[in-house]
Formats: sequence, C-alpha cells, structure tokens
Amino acid sequence: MRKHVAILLLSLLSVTVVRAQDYVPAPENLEAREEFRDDKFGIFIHWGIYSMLAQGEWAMTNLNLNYKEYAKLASGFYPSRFNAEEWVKAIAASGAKYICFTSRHHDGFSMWDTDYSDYNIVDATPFKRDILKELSEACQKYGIKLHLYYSHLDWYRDDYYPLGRTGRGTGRTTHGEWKTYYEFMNNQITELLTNYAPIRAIWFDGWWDQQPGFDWGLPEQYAMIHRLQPACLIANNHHQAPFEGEDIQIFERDLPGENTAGYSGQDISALPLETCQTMNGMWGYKITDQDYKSVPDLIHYLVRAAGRNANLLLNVGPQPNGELPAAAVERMRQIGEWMQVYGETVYGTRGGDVPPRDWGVTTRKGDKLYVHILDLQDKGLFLPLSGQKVKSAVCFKDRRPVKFTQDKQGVLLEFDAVPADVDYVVELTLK
Ligand code: H79
Repeated sequence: MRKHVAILLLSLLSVTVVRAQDYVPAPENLEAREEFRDDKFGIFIHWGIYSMLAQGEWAMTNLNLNYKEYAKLASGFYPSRFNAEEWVKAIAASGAKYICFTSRHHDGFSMWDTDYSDYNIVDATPFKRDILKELSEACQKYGIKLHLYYSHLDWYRDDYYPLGRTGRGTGRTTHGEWKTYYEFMNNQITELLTNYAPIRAIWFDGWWDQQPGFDWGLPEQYAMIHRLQPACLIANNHHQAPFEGEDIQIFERDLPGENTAGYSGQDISALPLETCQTMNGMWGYKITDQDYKSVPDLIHYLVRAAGRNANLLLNVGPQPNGELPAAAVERMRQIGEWMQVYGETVYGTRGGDVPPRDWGVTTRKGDKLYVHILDLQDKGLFLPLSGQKVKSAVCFKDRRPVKFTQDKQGVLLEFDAVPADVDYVVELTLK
C-alpha cells in the first residue's frame, strides 16, 4: 500500500514537473508580451489602509503593530475624494499605458469585494465601494491596461505558515495550515481574473519572505492563471532569474544589469523586462517623504530603461483621502508633455544597436535608430555601429540635419554645441 502511495505521489509529482517545464505560452500570451514591450511606461499604485498611517506600506512590520490593532484602521478608511476616473485620466496624461494596482499588499487587506475574507474594502470599511471595480471600469473607458499586484506573503492571516522573515512583530501565531492559505490565494486570484477581466498581468511579491527551498506551489498557481486567462502575463518580484511559467521579468529599484538597491543582479532573460521605481522614496504614502525625483531625472530613468529594452513602472502612493499627491500629478503631467513630443522614440521601440552608455542609450524601431543623449560634455559622439550604414541623421526635435562621418568602425556625430536638452535625440535612418 505504502509503495502504491509512493508511486502515485511520484507520478503526480512528475506530471507537475513536466507540466511546468512544458509551459508553452498561448498565442494571445505572446501577443500580450509584445504589446507590453511596446507600452514602455506604466504607473504603479500602492494604496491600502496603511496609507492612513502615512508611513509607507511596510508600517505594520516596521513599527511592529499588533495585527488586531492594525485591522481597526479598516473601520476608519473613508477616502472621500477617491475618483477612479480622475486617477486614470492623470495617469493617461503621463503617457503611461498601464496601471499596476496593489489588490492586496503584505498587510493582507484586500482592495476589492472578495468572497474569501471579510478583511476587504467593501465589508470592513465604511466606504463600502469596490475600488478595484471602479478602477478597472475607468481603465477600460480610457484604454489603459490593468495589472494587479498580489502579495504572496501575509502579515495578518494565521494560516500563512510557516511565519516568514518579515512581519514577526505583529502578534500573530501561525499554524500548520499552509494548504488553506494556498487555496485562499488561488480562490482570490480566480476571483480577480474572473470578475475584473481582462487583467493584463499578475505581479507577485513576497517570495523572498520564506527560506530558500520553500515550496510556494507556483507551477500549479501559474497554470491556473494561464488556464483562466491565457494572455495574462505572470511576473514575480522574487529578485531571481525568471521561473518556469513566468511571462515577464521584473526588477526592483534598479535598471536591468544594475544593482544599487541590493535587490537585483540576477541574470537578464529573453522575456520582456520591467523595472519598478518610486517617484519619491516610498511606495505607499509617506507624509514626511517629499523627496521627489525631478522630471528630468524621471525622464532619464524611463529612457535608460527603454535603451535596456525594459519598461518603467513608476510608483505613486495615493493619499488616505483618495487623491494622488499633487507633486506626483504634476510630475506625471510634465512627463506626459515630454512624451507627446518624444513618444515616437520610446513607444514600440526595442533596445538599440549601441549598448547603454553613461552619456545615454539608443532605441530602435524599423530602420530608425534613436540616439538619446542624456549627459554628454562633448561636441562629438562616436557610435560603434560597424556593419551598419547610416543614410541620414537629424535632430529629432526640429528635423535639422546633424553632421556625421562614417567608417568601418562606426559613426561620428558632430554638434555645433554640446547637446543640452533633457534628452537630445538624434534620429538615424539606417540603410
Ligand atoms: O511593494 C513594494 C515593497 O513593499 C515591496 N516590493 C515593492 C514593489 C518590497 N519591499 N521590500 N522588498 C520588497 C524587498 C525586501 C527585502 C527585505 Fe529581506 C526584506 C530585506 C530585508 C527584509 C529579503 C527578505 C531579504 C531578507 C529578508
């Protein structure tokens, strides 16, 4: 009997393994990947009951708040100025093509009308409005794609077992009920993919909370997602090279290939890439954090990401009253103005023929190579474009010809003055 059980288990296991290794993205998934690549720019939204504490989304853990005390925030959550259409209009004005919204962050609070826990925006707050529903409808209306952040780890539930590395000071005792937590997650994800469709991506976070080797049951979870919505792109912020079944590779607070924040350094895969970055210093609203990046710095980050073949997912943390911070709205407006002029050199491009350099990057679309000069202290710029023939070179902004000479090694651009624009774009037409 024991032998039979073992054989059964083994064969079940091998089916699972084979299934995971055999992941073949559906045609609509491959299409969604290319569309995602073309989009280049999205806005991340971190919003939950933590915004009321105004200390960022990690307040529960960082301040060691008792989970029952923390949960009382819900009954006071009434974002009287929340207006999904206003959000989406401000986001669309930035030139962003998609929104990634925190459906449930590490604190375990669900921002939609879920049947699988009362700890949610409709049942536990006086606001009683399904924020996700309103957001998804506004997204559909304005042609913005919706991605959903979903935390694998949980600081609230007692079946998040074993207790992870974080959230140890919240007063919970967890029990050996991983299975019910896993089912809870899958039920919620099913709900998200069924009632709020279409969801272009599910963006997981928290994998790093458990010890290496912990079995999160990802292959089955990923297969479930692809069964429900084959085009849905799966991303996981595990800070590792992509796992089987994932459709995009994501980076946190660093451009692919860089590791200043300590979460990156993983190999870069052939999957579509995205890096997320804060506009100030925090993801969730933090009242003392007015350390906003400048518009030129944000444009540079977006362009440097594009030159590395990656999208930028730029974060905004809405206030507890439901409004986006004015400083963020103003920056989005200015990025949008820039995108109105320069979008053609970003949207729909891929990383260009010249690899990223300190002075800037290149992006490529068809026979056009866009040279984005972000920081050059010289009147000349050599591009190692051996094997390519340049037909013409113009300043993208005013279509004025740019002087160039070409030999076997590459192309030398020569300017009358040191390029001083936020992004001085030279458009090369290649033969
Ligand atoms: O949602 C935002 C953050 O709340 C969440 N991801 C972004 C998008 C996030 N915050 N920090 N992290 C992810 C990474 C955290 C890593 C650490 Fe650790 C947790 C460092 C110390 C504790 C990993 C786990 C390294 C040691 C334990």
